[in-house]
Formats: sequence, C-alpha cells, structure tokens
Amino acid sequence: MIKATTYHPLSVEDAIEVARNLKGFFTPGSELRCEEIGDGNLNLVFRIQALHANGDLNKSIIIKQALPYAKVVGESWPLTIDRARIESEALLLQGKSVPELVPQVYLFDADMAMTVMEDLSDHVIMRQGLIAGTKYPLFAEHISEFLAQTLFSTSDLGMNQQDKKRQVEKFINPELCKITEDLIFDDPYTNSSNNNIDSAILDEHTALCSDQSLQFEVMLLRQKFLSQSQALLHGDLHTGSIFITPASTKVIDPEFAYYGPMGFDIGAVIGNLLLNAAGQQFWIQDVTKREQYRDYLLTTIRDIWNLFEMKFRTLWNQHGVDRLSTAHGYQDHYLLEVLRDTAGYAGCKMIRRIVGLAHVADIDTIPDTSSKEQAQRTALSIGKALVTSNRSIHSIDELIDAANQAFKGVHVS
Ligand code: SR1
Ligand code: MG
Repeated sequence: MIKATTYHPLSVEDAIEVARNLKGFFTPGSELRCEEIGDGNLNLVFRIQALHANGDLNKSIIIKQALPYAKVVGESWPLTIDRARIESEALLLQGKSVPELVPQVYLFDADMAMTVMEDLSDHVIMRQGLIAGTKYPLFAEHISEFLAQTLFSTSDLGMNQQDKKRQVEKFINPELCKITEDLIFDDPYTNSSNNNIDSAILDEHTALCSDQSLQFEVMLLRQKFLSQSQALLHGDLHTGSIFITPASTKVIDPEFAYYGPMGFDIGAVIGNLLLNAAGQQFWIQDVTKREQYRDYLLTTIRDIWNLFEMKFRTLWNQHGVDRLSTAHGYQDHYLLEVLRDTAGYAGCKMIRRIVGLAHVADIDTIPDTSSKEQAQRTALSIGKALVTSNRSIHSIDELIDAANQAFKGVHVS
C-alpha cells in the first residue's frame, strides 16, 4: 500500500498501485487495468480489474477518493475530504444491519480520503435502469428493509441513548449538510446563482419565489432538517445512489450521512421515483405502456411505505429500548409524522431537481423540448402538492393521490 503522508488526487497509475498492494486481493503479477468512472458530482471513482493472470480474471475493486472541492462546480467550491471518513463509517455501520444491501468496504485511508470497496459493476445505476423502463420487483422489499433497519437501529428507539449522542458527534457533517440546506431548502425559492432553470419554465420559478404558503412549509421542513437528530440518515438517497439488478439492491455513496429526520431518506427515494414517472412522458411514447409503468412506480412507492412501516413497527415492538415508547398511540403518532415528513421532503427534492443546481437525467436528458417542459412542469406540480399538503396527509394513498392529480393536471401546448 502506498502510504502517502500528504493528500493528493490519485492518478490511474496510483490507483493500480493501491490495488496491487491491497493485501490478499490480487495475485502478485496479475495484469491490472484501471479506468476513472466517476460520473457523480463530487468524487473520483476508479475501477481496477485483473485482466489475465493467475486466476484473478475479472476480479475487480472500486477505489473512491474525495476531492477537496465539488467536482460538479470546480475548485471554487472547496469541500472537506473528511466526507470520505463519514462515508466509510456509514457504510460499515449500515453493513452491520443490512450487509446484503451495501457494498463491502475493504479498506479506508483517511490521509488519502480513499475507500477501497466491492465492485458492483454487475449492477446498474437505478436511475439509468428506470429511464430504460426496467422493473425491479424486489426493490420495495429491499429498500424498505434498508430504511427500516438503518433508521430504527440508529434512533433513540433502537439504541442506547447516550451511545446515540456519541454517534451523533461522529456524524456531524456540517459542510455537506450546508450543501443540502442551500440547494434543497433555499436556492429554489430565491434568485440564487446556483440555480439552473430552463427559460421555458421561468414563470414556474417566479411563482416559487413568491409562494408564501409553499415557503412556509419549506421552512418547517428546513428547520426540522437543521435540528432533528432522529436517526443516522444516508443523506442523499436518490436513484443515482442505488445500484440494482432485478434480484439485488445495493445502496452506495452515504457521504451526506448525518443525524436528521427519517422522512428525508424515505422522501428521497419516493421523490426520485416520481421524477422518473414525470420523465416517462418522453421515454415511453406508447400511452398505455407509459401508464402501466407509472402504475408500477406508484405501486412501488405504496409498497415501500407499507413495508417500511410494517418492518419498523416490528423492530420497535421487538427491540424498542425506550420503556415509555409503548405508551398507547405513541407509535401511530410517530409513524404518521414520519409519513408526513416523507411527503414534504419528497416534494422538496423534486422541486430542487428542476430549478436547482443539480438536475436528474430522467428529465434533463429528454431531447424533445416540449416533452421536457411538460415533464418539468409535472414534477414541479407534484413537488408543490406534496410540500403544501404534507402536514395534512394521513396515508400513503393520499400521497399517491396528490401525485396522480398533478399527472392529470399538466398540459403543455
Ligand atoms: C454540489 S453537490 C450537488 C448534489 O450532488 C449530490 O448528489 C447531492 O444531491 C448534492 O445536492
Ligand atoms: Mg453521491
């Protein structure tokens, strides 16, 4: 292993050297090939694969390295490399409760802000799979398990409350939280230079900037994000943070992990499925097939919530550590609040992906201008409906109804 005393961004050659020195992985003498495959907003990602020798054929690993700035913007946006520690510690913790749902971590090097982990190249990024119209029959089962286990086990319901406070300390992640606070809960409602808004929908942005009742709800959600240390979140659980096949789901990239409101993670998954549903306006041209796929996405959303709720209640009933949490009605009250937060955060995440800095390929890569505009307006309409109604929602069906109403209501001539 190269032991660098000072941090520097890895080259392809450095990455091969790291791989070669990884104890017990590649056979000495194996020919190794490396490519930088990072397509995210922040990091370098190298895939190192053995080519021929010594039975290592096709053996591979991933090396992920945090850059000291946000790659999506450039060096003008400095960013702590400590996020690599947060990510590897979060992966290790998640690996204790749901080992089959996260990549295995082989090594973390704090000086180089580098994590060596399992290569998941036999999976696809879920966002790409959804754009292609693929169905994932086990996804709701898998992601509800991930959410129920990781959120319950790190909350005051599931762990010793003094230990939890010490864990909160380890996952204080102010710089990455600040990105979220700005990009999700501020910029979309102001004339921020971070925003990226198609000229066709400038009217929508003007409306967001003046909608006081919407901003009131965003402020309540922002305040909760700032102050509620409910559970250790993944923190950026969109469909680009999920590797998938029809049989397997792996949640990656928890560099935004911090202690926050549970609905922020669940809402991220749901908001991104709804963004995809809005984008299918173009990707599936046949109306019947498009409606079938939308039904599939909405059914998946219903299943995710229902399975999450069932599993979370079971964990609580079997392993709850807080005696008073068995008080009559408290569990129902708690889960209703998580559902409402889920709706609100799903809505916020949809709005930011249309007018904010970082968009999603489900909608941004639509080549036809009119279909893209319609998809953007649909996504904004659903997002606004979820944000404004979040505190009065009583069931997952009401969340889905609110989305369906928006699908019906948007027409671009
Ligand atoms: C500057 S980072 C932009 C976005 O990319 C990440 O995936 C997060 O969603 C963040 O908001
Ligand atoms: Mg990421």
